[in-house]
Amino acid sequence: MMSAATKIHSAEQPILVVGLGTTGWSVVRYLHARGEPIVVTDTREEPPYLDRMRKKCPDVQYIAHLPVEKYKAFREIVVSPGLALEVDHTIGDIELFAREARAPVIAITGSNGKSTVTTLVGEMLNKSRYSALVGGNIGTPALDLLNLPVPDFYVLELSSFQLETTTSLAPCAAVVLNISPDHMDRYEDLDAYANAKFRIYDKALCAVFNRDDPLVSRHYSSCEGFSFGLDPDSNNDFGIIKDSKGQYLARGREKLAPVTDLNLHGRQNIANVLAAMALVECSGITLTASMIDAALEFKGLPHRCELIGSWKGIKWINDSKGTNVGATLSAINSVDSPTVLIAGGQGKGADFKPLGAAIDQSIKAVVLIGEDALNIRAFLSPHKNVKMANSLAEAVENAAGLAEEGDTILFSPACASFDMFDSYEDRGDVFRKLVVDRHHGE
Ligand code: UMA
Repeated sequence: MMSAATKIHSAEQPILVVGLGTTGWSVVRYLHARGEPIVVTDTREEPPYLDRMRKKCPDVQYIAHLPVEKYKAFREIVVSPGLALEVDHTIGDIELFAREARAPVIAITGSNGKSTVTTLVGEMLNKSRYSALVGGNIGTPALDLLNLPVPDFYVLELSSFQLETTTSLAPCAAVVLNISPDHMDRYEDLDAYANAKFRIYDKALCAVFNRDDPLVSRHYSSCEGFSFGLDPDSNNDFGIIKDSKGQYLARGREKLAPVTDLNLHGRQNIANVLAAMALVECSGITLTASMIDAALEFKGLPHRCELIGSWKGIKWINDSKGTNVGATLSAINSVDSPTVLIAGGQGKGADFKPLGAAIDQSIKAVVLIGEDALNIRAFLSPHKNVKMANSLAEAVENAAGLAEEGDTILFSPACASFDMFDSYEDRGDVFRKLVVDRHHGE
């Protein structure tokens, strides 16, 4: 028997959309097009899409700062990923997507490299005989993909926040690329963050895992699927083999292509390419020569260890997407010349000790910016050559003054951008423009 307190939700009850950023707006359009009654709320004074929603969906009710006690009046609560909400039974845009998607989903998460792998898998499929649509945390909201003709595959980049509110997704192939601390202002500890990411495997038909990553391989040591790593593999999984002529991307003992044929650089990118190849095979299709060619041709994404140019023998690299310590450590490791690092921003509660150790060991000089500049400095040796800058423009000038011919200037903040910029893309665009403008005519 039902207790008096049991609440029955009827289809007439509206759905609450919490947050009106990129995701919230995609959810509103999706639900509105299906004739669902919707109420929208946001904790921000001026959420980004409010004007647009009022113009395009004038019948949708907006209530600013709706208190959480009122949420129980709604049939479902669809919460945006950027908002940490202490409310049970919420769903997110990926849950709505998973309930409706009519093509298999290749799902990708990890602390670093997920946009690169997501884009790469999309390119490998689209340059062969398959069609793929790419979206999710990478920028195009997943629900927007449902407005396009159904492809052979959806390729989704998923954040830990998106995975937390998703239960129905059953990817045909899923990967957690790696785990290093990020979003520590939102999770109790690293395990809580990792567990949110591991949800991607819950209903996956085939799992790809990184055998070099201690947390991922501990979680998935007995996994059915494919592994990748930077060593040779005896199980027909993806790895690297060496002979007298060099190193090769390989599946088991089979050489697929020389590592030197890759346009992407750095150890982390070799791992990314192997992960993409493993995902393709995991999806039940055969890795073809045209897919391998697409992987070799791929030049990478803007803001991810993007070479802006070289002037007077000094290389400038934009790694604005380095929004956590793990990403910046990878970027530092991928540079093989003396390096001046520009870092800092909003630290999201990160532990900067490993960054301090890496800077002390392999960075020639460092310029710090943003809200957490002093926090980072606290982890550096007192002998380190450190400059503090009030703006990115000042940081660029300081870095130029510290670098000599043969050096690299690496902008990899290890922090979020929101204290000084709209997004990491905005921050990277500003950096690129500052660098290009200062060398104009050289
Ligand atoms: N916010 C409020 N009140 C609200 C709702 C949001 O203050 O009621 C704040 C959030 O705390 C956050 C900001 O608004 O600081 C944006 O949050 P959002 O959920 O509205 O974000 P969207 O604009 O919908 O963008 C999100 C992803 N952003 C986040 O998860 C923070 C975008 O990933 C993603 O491209 C987009 O959905 C489409 O799926 C960006 C990101 O930084 C690149 N992701 C993080 C990462 O990669 O580390 C997770």
